[in-house]
Amino acid sequence: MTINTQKQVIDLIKRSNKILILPSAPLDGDSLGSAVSLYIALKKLQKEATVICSEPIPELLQFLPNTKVISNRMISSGDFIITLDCKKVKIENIKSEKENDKINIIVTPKDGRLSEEDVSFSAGGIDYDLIITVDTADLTQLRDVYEKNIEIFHQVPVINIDHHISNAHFGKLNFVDIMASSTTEILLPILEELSSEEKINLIDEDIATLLLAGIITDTGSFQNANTTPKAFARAAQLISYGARQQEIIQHVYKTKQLSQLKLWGRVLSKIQVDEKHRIVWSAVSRQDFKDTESSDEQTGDIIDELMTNAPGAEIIILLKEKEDGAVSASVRTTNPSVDASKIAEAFGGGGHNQAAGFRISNMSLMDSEYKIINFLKNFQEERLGVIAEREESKIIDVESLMNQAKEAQKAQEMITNSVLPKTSEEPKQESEKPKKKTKSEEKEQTPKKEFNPKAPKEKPISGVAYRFED
Ligand SMILES: [Mn+2]
Repeated sequence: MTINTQKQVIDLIKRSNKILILPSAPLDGDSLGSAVSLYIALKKLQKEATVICSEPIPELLQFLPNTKVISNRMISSGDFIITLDCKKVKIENIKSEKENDKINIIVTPKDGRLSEEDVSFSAGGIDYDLIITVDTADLTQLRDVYEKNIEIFHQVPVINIDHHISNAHFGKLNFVDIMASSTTEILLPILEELSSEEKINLIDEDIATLLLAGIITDTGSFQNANTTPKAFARAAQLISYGARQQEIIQHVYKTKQLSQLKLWGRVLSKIQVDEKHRIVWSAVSRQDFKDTESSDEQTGDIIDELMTNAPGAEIIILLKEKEDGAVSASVRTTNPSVDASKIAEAFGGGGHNQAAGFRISNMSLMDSEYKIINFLKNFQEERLGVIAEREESKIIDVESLMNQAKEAQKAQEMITNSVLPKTSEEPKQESEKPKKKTKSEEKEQTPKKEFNPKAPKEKPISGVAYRFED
């Protein structure tokens, strides 16, 4: 199925000429790496390519090659564009005035003069013949690009390349591999195949670096549970293509600004732990960002920091008060049987089995926190309640097993020694269940002539009781 889908994806790309690449917002190493690497590759194939994301490029990722190709606004087909060539002139201010039926656009140069030759006009609306979404589980994750241009998604075929378990399969072609560590991991074989079919070396050092950045950031530098053998293999392949691994590590993991360290301190000091429900969480308010002079994106891998600092926790959650007043939540689970995407979906979000996220609008940080934690407590009570019940039944099983074993042992001793037990405990048990030594039990025991009294005792030790008590 995958090979077939890959072939269809490649064929459709080869047939298309004006391609719109859309990464999910906000941009992360994987969505940005996927979009920009695909852009460079398509350009090499002489295609007209555009990358649009309605949210800015995080400062942390600006070291990656060619990030400037990402524009933040879709030129819709009704737009009329007035372009001013500012090569020779620095602009101080731009304003527009409506005067009866006319609009004046007033451009004030800082120095020099502008003339008619510097002005050009064009009609907007590049007619795309293909849209490729990358690292996007749902079209709404494209934010404004989708919401303000919904019609284009009905008119133009969409290839959906992604690895989220919650992917909505909204594309004409859906190349969704939930086993992939990142979208860039899926892109690598596509670009390799395109290279060989088109007889052009597409994967240069920049593309390799962008693809590797996706794998490194989505696996938390090969530490998260999604780090598969394939992720390692593809990463190794990319390094052999010339990916600058050290550059990625240096920028993403080893560079911390003072403001970021302050913010981390703040978040870590606000950690809350619910041991009973195995939940660990922290919340960052606008005030925290202000006090530490830090920005939203600097919360980056705090969630991973929370995880390593929270032994025993099953659910780790970080809440952030966004500039627009909404609350965003990142969810991680330390145990694959706790589905993070299910938790996120309950709040209209999505993600992976052990890493997911969602947003709550029109609710304060405190109220959101209260609501979310209550939900998680119930969620955990249901889960852990079931486990507790199972545990109980297992313990009972083990106990009865031990009793049976003890009785069997005693029966065996009586048979082999042909004497009655001497200790005070044993006769008591004998008298309690004098008729328990049935024939069938004796039959079971008799073939084992060299009965080892240790054997029945070992059973519970290696059995379920200990495993469940962990
Ligand atoms: Mn991803």
